[in-house]
Amino acid sequence: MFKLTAAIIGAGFMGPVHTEALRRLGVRVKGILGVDAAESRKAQIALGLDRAYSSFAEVLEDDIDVLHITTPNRLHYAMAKAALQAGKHVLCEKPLAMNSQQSSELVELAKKTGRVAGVNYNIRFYPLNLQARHKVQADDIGEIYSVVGSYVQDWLLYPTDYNWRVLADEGGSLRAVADIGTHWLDLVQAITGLQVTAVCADLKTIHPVRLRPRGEVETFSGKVREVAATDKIDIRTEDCGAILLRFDNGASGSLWVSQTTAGRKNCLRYEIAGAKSALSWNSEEPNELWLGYRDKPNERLLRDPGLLDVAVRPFANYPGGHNEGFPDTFKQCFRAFYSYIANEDMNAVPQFPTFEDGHHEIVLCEAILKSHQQGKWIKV
Ligand code: SOE
Repeated sequence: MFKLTAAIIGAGFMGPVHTEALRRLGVRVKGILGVDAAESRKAQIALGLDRAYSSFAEVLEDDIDVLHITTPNRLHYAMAKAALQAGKHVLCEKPLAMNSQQSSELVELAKKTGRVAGVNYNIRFYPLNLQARHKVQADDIGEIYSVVGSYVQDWLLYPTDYNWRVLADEGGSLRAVADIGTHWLDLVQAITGLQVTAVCADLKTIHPVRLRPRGEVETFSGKVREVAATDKIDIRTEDCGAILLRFDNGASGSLWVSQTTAGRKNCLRYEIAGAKSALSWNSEEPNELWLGYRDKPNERLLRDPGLLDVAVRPFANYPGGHNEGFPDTFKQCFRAFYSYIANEDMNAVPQFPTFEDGHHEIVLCEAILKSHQQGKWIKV
């Protein structure tokens, strides 16, 4: 139980996910703000919260400790800034801001205000990803030679698929890279402890024109929604792309991102190969970690608290065979965030992704976009 109170900004895909995870931790979620009074009220009733806020100013005036920002990306910067200035701790959805100037300002502001500021790179918190990090730290993998993988989805496969994320004004000039590619980049850097130092990108917009249904369309909801009328809109953000990577230890890598890969619902894969062994994981089968060896049979580690390192064990709350998944990663990420606030030790090393991490991802995105535009390697 945490004696902290939260409010949720945004009632789309993520707002309810954050709310559920916080409740599982015993954090009181006081209220929610949607796009308008009607959406706030609907979400308040559906989630059984005390308050439906009618404006962002009302949230800031309320007696809450932590603000969760789960709005379209273009609003993150201004909201995070105002929340920090109002003395709230902030947990923001990724990407932290629309550009690195904004995100560096937020990093500085978080330091100045002394508030705790995190970005929701939740995929780090699958227990087997924490175990993978532990194995790298324990030198089980040896010097890392290569880091490759992909993050692919199919919810934007057809030109009739639409959500605010496809609009550069709402989500930023990069889409697939910023929306899902940064999860992969954050994850592999968190696991390996390496930093990406240079990128070479080739991005592609499969559908330069999409048919936008009248009214808002929730993320992932296109497959089951009846569409009455549509408007044609020009798309300037990428559907997919390839990025070559160089890491600070000299390792090489590559990432393929796509939101137009049929059959892959939400599939992040990585393979990390080192001098002693290799690791591979797939988010669609998150309770299994593949361990590759040259001189003995390979292994498949099934998530089981009893088989994880003691430091990782607290992040796996169900016995082996009782699968943990996507919603659990939010719970574990928020647990790390709220524990840090509750411990009141600002000198402790944060176990959650910080605004610095969020800023780093945006710097990477800018290098990726520049590389694509200029058709050459760009140093980060
Ligand atoms: C949509 O692509 C999305 O909801 C991302 O925005 C999330 O970060 C990812 O967890 C799932 O896919």
